[in-house]
Amino acid sequence: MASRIAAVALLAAVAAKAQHNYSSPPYPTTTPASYSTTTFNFSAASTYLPLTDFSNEQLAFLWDQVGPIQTATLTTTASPTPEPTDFPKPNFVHPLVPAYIPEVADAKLPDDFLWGVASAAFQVEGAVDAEGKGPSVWDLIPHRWVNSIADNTTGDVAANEYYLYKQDNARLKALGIQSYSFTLAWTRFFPFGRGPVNEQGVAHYDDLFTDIEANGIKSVVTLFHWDTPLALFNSYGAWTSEDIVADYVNYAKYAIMRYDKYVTAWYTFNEPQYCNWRFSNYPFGTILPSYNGIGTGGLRAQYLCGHYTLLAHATIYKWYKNVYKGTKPMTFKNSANYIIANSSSAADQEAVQRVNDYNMGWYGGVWTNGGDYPASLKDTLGDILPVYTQAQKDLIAGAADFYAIDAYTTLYAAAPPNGIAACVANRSDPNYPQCATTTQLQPNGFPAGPNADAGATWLYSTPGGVRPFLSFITKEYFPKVKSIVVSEFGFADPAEASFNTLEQILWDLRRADYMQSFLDNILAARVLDGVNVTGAFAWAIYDNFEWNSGLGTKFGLQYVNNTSYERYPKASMFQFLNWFKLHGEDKTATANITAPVGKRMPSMLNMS
Ligand code: PNW
Repeated sequence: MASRIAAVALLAAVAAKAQHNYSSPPYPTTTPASYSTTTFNFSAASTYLPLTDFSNEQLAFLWDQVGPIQTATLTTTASPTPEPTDFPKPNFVHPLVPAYIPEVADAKLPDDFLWGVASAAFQVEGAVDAEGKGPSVWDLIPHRWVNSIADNTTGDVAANEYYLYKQDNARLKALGIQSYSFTLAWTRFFPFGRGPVNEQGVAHYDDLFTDIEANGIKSVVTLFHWDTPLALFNSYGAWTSEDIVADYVNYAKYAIMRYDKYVTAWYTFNEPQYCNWRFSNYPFGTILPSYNGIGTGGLRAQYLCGHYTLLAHATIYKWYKNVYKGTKPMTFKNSANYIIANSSSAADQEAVQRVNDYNMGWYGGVWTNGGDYPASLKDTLGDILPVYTQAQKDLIAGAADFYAIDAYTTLYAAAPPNGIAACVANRSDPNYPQCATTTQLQPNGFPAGPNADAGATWLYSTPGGVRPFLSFITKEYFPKVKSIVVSEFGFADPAEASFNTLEQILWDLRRADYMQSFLDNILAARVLDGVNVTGAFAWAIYDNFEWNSGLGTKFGLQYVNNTSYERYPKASMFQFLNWFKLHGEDKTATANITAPVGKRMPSMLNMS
């Protein structure tokens, strides 16, 4: 037995030797000429990943970066069913909120006052990977940045507007809404942000525009509402690189040329102030994968984002007016709130100025400073703030037809406890670079108004602030502004998502109250204070995906059932519609809810 094992082992050794005859050539000690060589050192990589492959495989790879996508139970365009001629609504046992400002009770808006409801592509569309769409950074964030969305929901399905737009448009018509402010998803046109056009995505928006028009509704369109193409982020960090300007302009020109004939007003960007809260802590390169640490954020990234955004805006604006010869009004939407000094001290007054400069002033070169940044940014930020060339300042100056403000709330501002000067001198100060603190408490400690949902801690219902704010913007801060549109205002009632039944949801008193008072104050700014307010848009058409809070923080004037996707108008919708019946272009309006009870009831019951 033992000798048999030895014989087998010997045979195996002989066979192995035959297979690996180490002494026979070729046995090169250098790399054969048929191979190339290099020295690898990933830390020496540039911060640019070439983007030249626009294949299906590359698109699949991008979606792999996002992860598995949820699909809706309805994934084909639904034909609209007939809308009701009347909707269930509040009656006299709890009427709508009465008017706030008696002096404007009989005031009317001009026929061409633009008004309606608003949405944004990522927040309502769903169908995120349908029909050739590429991912945006917002498709990725809820999937891959754990706990970044308060309720861990995604925008994969949202309100499924991508398939339900015909019903939604029929609803807008049935409700009598004049205009719809919505946004286009860049990656439906260009799945990679640049490269070939995705004809399926274009066909979808072709249908959307013609359907809105067929319903007699005016389209107010935003080209970019934060849904940056992921491929551009991967390639060069998107808004922190000058390359974004050419890519944005390429996309914007395409969309404008195709849809200008349908559009009543254009917004190039939604709230470039988002560079503040987004780019200051972009998680790419730390929490999320990113090529060579692109997009890790920080103050420099924040101000680069703002810089290239305004350049992209000004470039497309000047092209639209001077080359394309477009005639529709164009601007960008701003995010800023009315700021009240916490005391009469000089330091708190300066704090107010600083908060305004670090929000509106940052993008105010269009109306001030010959296209440049405010002194309070240049002086404090120094080399953190990019520099505009004279040619760029000339491009920016005057590059808008009107001012658009998303004016949700009111804040009190104070100088920081250690003083403005100490903060300005110290880049590690927690309040740097704004060097002013804000609160929603009055100086006496009482809240400025009723609070919103926990997913919108920045929001208190303070509609009285919008009236002086509109005067402040147009008369003091930007006197060159000729007209102003309140491009968004809205409210998220607290804990609305915790209600289990429709009847608990539909009488949304805080939102209804906010709508009535906000609109009364806008009207007062116009007719009593002489501000040329030319439009007002309520956020939002219906419940949607709220950034970082998810589907559970609800801003809708309509409730969305996230299983059946049905939409139900809330009391706030009727408050909003009733207001425009009374003050809007509809000259037959009779629903004056400030009239004595006996007169009010019939019109309340008839309103629709
Ligand atoms: C807007 N603030 O963002 C956006 O345009 C919408 O997409 C968003 O859903 C809506 O308001 C509600 O949040 C804002 O801090 C973000 O004052 C922050 C502020 C205002 C508006």
